Amino acid sequence: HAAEANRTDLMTITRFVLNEQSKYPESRGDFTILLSNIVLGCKFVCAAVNKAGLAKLIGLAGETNVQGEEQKKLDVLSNDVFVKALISSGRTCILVSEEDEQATFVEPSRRGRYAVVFDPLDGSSNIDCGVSIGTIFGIYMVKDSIEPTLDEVLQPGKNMVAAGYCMYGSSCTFVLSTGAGVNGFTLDPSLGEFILTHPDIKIPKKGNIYSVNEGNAKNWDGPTAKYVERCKFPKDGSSPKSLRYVGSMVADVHRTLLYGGIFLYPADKKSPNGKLRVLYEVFPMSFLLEQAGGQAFTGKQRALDLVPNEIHERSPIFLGSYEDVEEVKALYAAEDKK
Ligand code: P6P
Repeated sequence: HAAEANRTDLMTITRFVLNEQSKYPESRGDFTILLSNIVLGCKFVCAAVNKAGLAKLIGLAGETNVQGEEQKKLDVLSNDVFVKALISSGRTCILVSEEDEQATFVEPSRRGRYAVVFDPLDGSSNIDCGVSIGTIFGIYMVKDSIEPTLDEVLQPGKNMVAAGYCMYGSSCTFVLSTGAGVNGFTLDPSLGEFILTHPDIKIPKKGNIYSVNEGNAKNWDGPTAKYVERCKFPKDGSSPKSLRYVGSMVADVHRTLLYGGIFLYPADKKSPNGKLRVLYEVFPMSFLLEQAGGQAFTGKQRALDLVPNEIHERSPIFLGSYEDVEEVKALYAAEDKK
């Protein structure tokens, strides 16, 4: 009977968020409507990604995006789907997408109280070889939804009201935090619903995996080089950490969140601010890791305290198990004392 009970006790993401929002009497359901449109976008992209190999959606769209990278058709499709879904929700007033150089200001008649920053299809260079990719998003509540300005999104990540990602891999997994912990949902294609499968995710205090692109080693600064050396040749007699690097942030962070360890995209001589984007890669993932009991550090400060000056700004990032990131912070602090 227990199995039977489980089958009928379906906690969908919509029910879950409605339950959470009911704790805030003043909430008018706006957030739930916004989230349901993000979820709709993810379901669409999940279906498109799964079909990509067959529908010949892969391959270049012939355009390049603001990052100067070749834009693949799925990038274009995903961005269009999310922009349309977010605008039609009637709950947003500013959108910032990795694919669009300028922020989108929603026309006044459709404006709502939220600003959404997102990477519609992160890791898209991995599409053609079937490696997991994902959508990453962060949500700010704006102060002035009548005449919003860019300042509403040039806010530190700690001001976000929610953040999450959807990973398109062997299964479609949606991980979300609204500031009260982290929960994971898996898409049941037969229902078309995201079902709660990973309640209250907590990252192990310390892990034995490090995740970095070792190919950049010759350009790392001292503290990063020292930390990675320690992972490989521990001085305290402990066993070396394993290296796991997919090269798709959503996949690397999801594994870190569930198994523990540390994900690093450090600064290097070629890119002094690292590669990952503050608003829609660093902030959402840092928000999730802190909510799961881990932490996120830029090499200089707590990642969520960073105040961005422009919407596509980059930052180095070290995120993961609390104690692993503490070790990185100690190495940077020692460097600063020199
Ligand atoms: P590298 C993918 O292009 C991405 O933006 C992230 O998903 C990923 O973590 C990173 O870049 C990989 O960068 O330089 O190691 O290939």
